[in-house]
Amino acid sequence: MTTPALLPLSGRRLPALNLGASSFPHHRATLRLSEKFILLLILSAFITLCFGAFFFLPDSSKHKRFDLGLEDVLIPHVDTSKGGKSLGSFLIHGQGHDEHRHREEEERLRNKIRADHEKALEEAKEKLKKSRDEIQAEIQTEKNKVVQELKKKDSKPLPPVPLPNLIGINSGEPADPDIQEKRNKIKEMMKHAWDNYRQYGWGHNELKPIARKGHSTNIFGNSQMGATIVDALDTLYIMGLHDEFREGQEWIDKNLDFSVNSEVSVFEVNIRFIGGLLAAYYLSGQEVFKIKAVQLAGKLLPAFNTPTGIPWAMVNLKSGVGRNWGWASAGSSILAEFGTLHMEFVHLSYLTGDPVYYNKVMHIRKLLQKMDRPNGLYPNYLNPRTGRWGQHHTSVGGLGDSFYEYLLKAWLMSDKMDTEARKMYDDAIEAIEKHLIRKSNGGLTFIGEWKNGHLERKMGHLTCFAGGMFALGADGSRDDKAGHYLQLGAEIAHTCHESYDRTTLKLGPEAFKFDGGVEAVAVRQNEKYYILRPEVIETYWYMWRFTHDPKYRQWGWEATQAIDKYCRVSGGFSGVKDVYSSSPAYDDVQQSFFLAETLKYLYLLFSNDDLLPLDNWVFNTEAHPLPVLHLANTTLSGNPAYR
Ligand code: DMJ
Repeated sequence: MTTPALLPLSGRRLPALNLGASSFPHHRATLRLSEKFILLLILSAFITLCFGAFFFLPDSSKHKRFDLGLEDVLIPHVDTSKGGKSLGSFLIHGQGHDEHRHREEEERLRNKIRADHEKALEEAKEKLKKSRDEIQAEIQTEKNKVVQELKKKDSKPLPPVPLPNLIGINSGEPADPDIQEKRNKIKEMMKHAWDNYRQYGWGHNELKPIARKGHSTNIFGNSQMGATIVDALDTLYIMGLHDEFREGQEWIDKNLDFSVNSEVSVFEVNIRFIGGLLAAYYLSGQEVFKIKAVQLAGKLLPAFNTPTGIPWAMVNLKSGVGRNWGWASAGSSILAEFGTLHMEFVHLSYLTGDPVYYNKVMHIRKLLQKMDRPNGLYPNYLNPRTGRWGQHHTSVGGLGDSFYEYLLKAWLMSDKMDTEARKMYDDAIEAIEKHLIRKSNGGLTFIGEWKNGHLERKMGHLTCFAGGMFALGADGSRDDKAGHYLQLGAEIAHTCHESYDRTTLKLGPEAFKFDGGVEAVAVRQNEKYYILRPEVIETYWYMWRFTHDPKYRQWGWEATQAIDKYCRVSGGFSGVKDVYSSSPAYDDVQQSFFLAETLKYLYLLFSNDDLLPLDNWVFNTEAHPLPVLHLANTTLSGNPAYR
């Protein structure tokens, strides 16, 4: 990655000092002594001016423009016409007064230092007269003041940016009464999930629908961060559940606080909280969501302080101390975790004008690009201290999945300008097809897992998202293989539907095998559960959008009915422990992604395509829609649209 250029903005330059031939008598061969003296004087004045300019002019590298490597970053233009001087005019008008200003400034500083010293001396004398308790109370008051100031600073409004093309937010009403009815049923399920969370789990991360109380897991740390509220907001919005949306907004405004001593998963917080807040901001235009997203992102940044810049899996929001999961191979970070930050971080840089977020994720990308890949495959584990791969395990399911998804979506989100991401996606998918994708004896296409040179013929529920990804990436694929990738997407959708259809509950297991006569069926007891996951329905929806084959709506409806029949309880929705049992036990967890993803994809499946059209919106891995950053929305001088 190249460093930011130290150039004035918008191609403007400082007016050159005219020291050319016309300034001096050129008809004389030699200069007289007095002329030499004048020349010396002018030269020394010029040098002083240069020094002044060097130290006192603003550093243009800190503003707006930074380098993407291949593309320029989409940092929006801030409208300066409404008050305040533009940077350009400051540069031009300021220089004449530099010397004078410099002297005045020095004098002012000297006086201030003198006054401060005297004041401190007086205060120290006064302090000595006070009791220990009085001094402690004063220290506490000072501390409180600083905290208040910091809070105020944190909630300062951000600079205005032109909003991208936000179309298709309030559309999607189907004309067909049957489809309308199904869509309304899904909306009712959302309301049931939300109302019960509202009643029994409000403010907690998730809900225990049977115990009827709050629930949380270690990914959210030990504090109540209202994960369900943040994750559900955009679904509520597109379903037109505006009262519920407002309740959520109010809670976030008053209670969502990130200055907590809590160790959270960087990946989960990014996809659910930052993704959820950004989507809520774009859909509703409410500033509070943007401000909270930026505050939270600031708390994640210390996770990147590793020898390689590959972030830790977890970070303490208060202390900024990071570490990795104890179970990860050789202290490694996880590909699907550090590789699933790009979309949100690009948007953060876009909205704040601060390149820091963008630079963090581009650094990860550049580092990955340089590394050797066994068989062209990315292993799931990478050590953030040494920069070396851990165990050679590659999967398109858990631990690897959304890394590939974000390569494709980085390209889509950049209005197809980020061709570097597209190339990495194409290369990765080619290697995956060669080494991981096979057809079973019964003709089912599956994606296995590569472990130290051996293919495990097992596919996870998580892997089923890949059907949708292949379809989404078909357009623009290398060698114009769009038909091939759409077909691959359809085959994966079919296999995953089979994994549902071959169970008693018509809900898919967590993992299923293609070994020794067993096809698309879970074998081990601990792989038979269904925890309200979205991936299969996600693929149905993408396939529906690209083909309009009615079977995808039919499969989606089968899943809706099964969820309503077997997962619905009076206190919300719960996962089930065995999809092959006719009377399964509940796991008593209503996952936040059920509201963020599963119900949203179902609702979209029964809506018209003009609701969140895929030309304008890209869904993050938690189904939070983020707008495409069309280049026309930026006024960056290095922007190709301006060249
Ligand atoms: C979600 O949190 C996201 O989709 C993530 O990428 C992995 N899977 C869960 C839901 O299954």
